[in-house]
Amino acid sequence: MRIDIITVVPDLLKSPFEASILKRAIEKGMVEIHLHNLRDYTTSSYNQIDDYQYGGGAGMVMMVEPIDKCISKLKSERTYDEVIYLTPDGDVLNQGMANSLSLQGNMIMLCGHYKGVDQRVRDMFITKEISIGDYVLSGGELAAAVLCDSIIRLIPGVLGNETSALTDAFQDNLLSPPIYTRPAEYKGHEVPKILLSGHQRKIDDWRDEKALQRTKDRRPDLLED
Ligand code: 6GU
Repeated sequence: MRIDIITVVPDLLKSPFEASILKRAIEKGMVEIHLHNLRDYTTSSYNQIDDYQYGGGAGMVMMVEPIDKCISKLKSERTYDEVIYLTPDGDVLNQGMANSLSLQGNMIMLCGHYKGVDQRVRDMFITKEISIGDYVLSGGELAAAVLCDSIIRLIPGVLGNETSALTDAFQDNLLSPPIYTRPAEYKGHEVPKILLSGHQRKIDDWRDEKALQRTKDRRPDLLED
């Protein structure tokens, strides 16, 4: 998988890929991340990437031409399965979307800024619009990092057995059950006896029950469909 991220703040996207699981996935050659500074694709002499809105109104709009130049150059070099625009008015990311995107080949991610992009960018190039939740970030970069993390950890071989994605929260539309490690008792707080019993079927039943209870208590919406 190759992910090309178009941004006006490439610095914001450096560190997420320089540590831990994402770094290892890149080093193992399972994913390539390429950052593109939109300012490298301007035509005007003072590197303009945004302009005033037609019709008036506060806030600048990202211009179509630099984005066209960047996306068109990338597309002339290889094929892409998705061109994703990160925007608060996109479809809200969930585990199902991450699962299906983890099966894709190459992707472009465009990070929005200011008021967003000229509608013609969306009409001409974008295949998916994704938000990471109902709150506003100052730009799409952190959302792109979240999206990349959610996708890359699902690529087969990226996670070892000890952190298998198969038992993640949300994988069956359920939250995770409570988990414990040593010691068995800490300041009077004990690990549930069942987990120390060695009786695997009963342990699995207990976990299923706790996961369901936690989901009913905290996220009943997940159980609706
Ligand atoms: Cl993708 N972008 C911005 N700017 N804010 C967001 C977001 C994206 N998702 C949630 N809030």
